[in-house]
Amino acid sequence: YSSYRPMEECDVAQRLATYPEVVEVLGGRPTEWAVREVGDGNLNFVYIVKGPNGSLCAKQALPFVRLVGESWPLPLDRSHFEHGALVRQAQRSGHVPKIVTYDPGQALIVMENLGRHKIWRNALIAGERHESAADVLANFMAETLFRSSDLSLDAASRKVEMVHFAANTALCKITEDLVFTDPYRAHELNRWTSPELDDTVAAIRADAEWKHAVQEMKALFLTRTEALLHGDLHTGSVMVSRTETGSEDVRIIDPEFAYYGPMGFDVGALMANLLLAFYAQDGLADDRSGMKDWLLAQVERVWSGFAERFTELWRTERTGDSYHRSLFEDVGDEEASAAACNTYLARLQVEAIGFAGAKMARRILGLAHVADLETIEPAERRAKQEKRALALARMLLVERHAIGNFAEACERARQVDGE
Ligand code: SR1
Ligand code: MG
Repeated sequence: YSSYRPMEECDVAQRLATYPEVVEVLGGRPTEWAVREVGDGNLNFVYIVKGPNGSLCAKQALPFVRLVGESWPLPLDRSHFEHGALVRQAQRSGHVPKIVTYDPGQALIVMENLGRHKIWRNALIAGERHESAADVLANFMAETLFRSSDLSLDAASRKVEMVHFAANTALCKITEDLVFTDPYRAHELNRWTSPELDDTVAAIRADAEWKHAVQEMKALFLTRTEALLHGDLHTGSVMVSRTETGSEDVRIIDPEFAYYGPMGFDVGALMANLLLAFYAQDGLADDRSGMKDWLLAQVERVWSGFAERFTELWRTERTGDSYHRSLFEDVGDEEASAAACNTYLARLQVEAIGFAGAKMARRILGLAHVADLETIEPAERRAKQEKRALALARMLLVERHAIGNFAEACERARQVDGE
């Protein structure tokens, strides 16, 4: 990174003009390009650049965490991992932004601008329903997780892939601390925005069962190198659009947290954010009962779509070294193969439920919150919904084995909502 220089809004056009691929898409001269900073994430600055012929999105990693500032340094190589993940996700599933150019020395990825799209979280806050999102995400997760695992790759290739992403330690450390550890202890980065939660927070820190369960999930996160994860698959990492004729497009963005970890982590992250959106609805508007039902239906739809696509891949694309076909299909034992797939999915589902609980709680007790809940005013109204979300988070963690499946998790979500 010896030549690395962070861009600023005033020099973005001039800097991007050095890439012929960028000039070709935007057209005209850099002095004609309009630049706007649009990043709403916690880590980076993101610029939309518009020229006479087209527009692009430029994302450059900074040597620090945007949300906190220069006091929290963060390596530039997260751009290398994001690029590596985007390339693999495009091959294995699609539904990611197209890369126009990548400059590793500048930690810069220039991508297509998804100008018609909006962040899915914002659509959910507005009460909008994109019917294809659950199916696209279910397929995306099944395809990216299955095809990066030992179920698809031979053992040596999977290990080489794992090593490629193993160095993304700084971003993993953010998850290890912010999701699994800090919310359960006194830490300067924790915050909760409803003073009514003070007693709840104290009770959680004294809750041995909760802390035990979340540490079991952390141990899994640290040790199960099962598949290449997106690593931060919340509803803010999904973009959705709908044309006037009703045709939808769904894209998955921002895989800078990519690394080899447990498949259930990505599934749980997405479910957690749908469940947080479910609890936020009553704080956001007066009658959102239809939206609430729809959100829980999406949780079930994501799981059933995921299990269906995963099972199809198990049957048709299991070319890897684990659950080797020579022990199953090649000797005519289709039944044993189907049973093994069901057992695999059952274990994965329990893990995803546990991760969903962990991911819900961190968004209320830790550093990084979600707009779904944060926009609820006044604080007492917000606290009521946050307490419900926390009650479900505990159940999902501590009772994940008894809950067992996302249909039951949704049933529990409804029960907690009615209390
Ligand atoms: C300091 S980064 C906080 C959070 O933002 C990202 O989106 C990840 O979720 C991370 O945990
Ligand atoms: Mg992000």
